[in-house]
Amino acid sequence: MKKVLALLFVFVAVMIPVFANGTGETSSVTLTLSEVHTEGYPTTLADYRFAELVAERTEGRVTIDVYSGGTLYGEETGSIEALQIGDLDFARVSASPVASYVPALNVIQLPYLYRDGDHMWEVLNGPIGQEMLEEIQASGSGLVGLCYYDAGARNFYTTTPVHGPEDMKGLKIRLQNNPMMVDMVELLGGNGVTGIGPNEVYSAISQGTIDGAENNWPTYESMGDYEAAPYFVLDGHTRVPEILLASENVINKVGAEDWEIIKECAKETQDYEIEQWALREKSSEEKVVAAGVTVYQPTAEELAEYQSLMAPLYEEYGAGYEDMIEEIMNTGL
Ligand code: BDP
Repeated sequence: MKKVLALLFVFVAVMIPVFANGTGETSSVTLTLSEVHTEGYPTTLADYRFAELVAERTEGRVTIDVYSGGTLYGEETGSIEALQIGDLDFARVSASPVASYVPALNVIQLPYLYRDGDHMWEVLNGPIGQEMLEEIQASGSGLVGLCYYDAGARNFYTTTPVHGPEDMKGLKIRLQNNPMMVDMVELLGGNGVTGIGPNEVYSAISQGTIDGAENNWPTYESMGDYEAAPYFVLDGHTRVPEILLASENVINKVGAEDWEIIKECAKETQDYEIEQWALREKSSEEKVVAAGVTVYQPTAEELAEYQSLMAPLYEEYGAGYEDMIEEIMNTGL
C-alpha cells in the first residue's frame, strides 16, 4: 500500500507542470531586474511595464521581480558584472558604464554629438543605434542589449557657481564609471572622481568628498543632489542613453520561444519610457527651480569653449569610428 501511495505521489508531482501549461514544457521561472532609481522614476516605471508585458505574453511562465532604488546593486558596474556571471538576470543601466565592456558604445555618447533629443533618437532607432545594441552581445561580454531608454542631457552641478570651463579648475566632480567621462572633466581642468554610486552622490557632496557631479534634471532632483549642490549649469555636455541589459544566461533559463517574447516586450517599453521621461524632466526641473536652485545658461561662446575643449575625446574614443561619427552627425540633416 505504501508503495502504491508513493508511486501515486511521484506521478502527481511529475504531471502537475504538464497539466498546468498543457504542453508539458518548462514550468515557471522567476527572474530578477536591478534598477538604481526610485519607485516612480521613468526607467523604474518602464521596468515594471516590461515585467508586466513579459508575464502576460508568456502566460505566467516568466515572472520578473524588479528591485528598485539600488537595493541589489548601488553601483551599475556591480550589476553589469553580476549579469556577466549569471548572478543577475536584468539590469537597467546607463550606457556609460557599459562602454567599459563594449568600447564602441563610447561613440554614441561623445560630448556634444547630438543637436537635441530628437537627433539622438533618430540615431538610436536607426541602423547605427540598432547595430550598437547588437554589438553588446556580439562582443562576447555575456550581456545582451534589449532596448534604449531616454535620459535627457547631462549637466554639471556644483557647490559653487560654474559659468564657463575656467570655473571648473580643480573641482572634484563625480562621474559614472567610464574613463572617457573622467578624461572629459580633466580636459575642462577639473578632477574626475569615480566609484561613487548615484545614490551616494548627495552624501559625498555634503561631506565635501566631491565638489559636484553631473546628471540630468530627474536624477538631480530624485537623489536630492540639488540640496547639496545648488548651482546647475545647463551645458548639456552629453546625452547618454539608458540600456536595458539582460544576462546571456537568461536564454538558457527561459528557452528560445520565451526569449523572443522577452526581447519583443523590452522593445515595446521604449516609447512608454520616452513619454514618462518627458513628463518627469519637466516636473523635476520645476521642482528644483522652485526649491531655489541657481540655473546658469552658458552663453554661445561659453558653450563653444566647452565643446572645443572636449574635442580630443573624438580622436581618442572615436578612433576607428570616424565614418560612423560623421554619419551620426549627418543624421536628420
Ligand atoms: C542617471 C542614470 C543612472 C546612472 C546615473 C549615474 O539614469 O543609470 O547610474 O545617472 O550618474 O542619469 O550614475
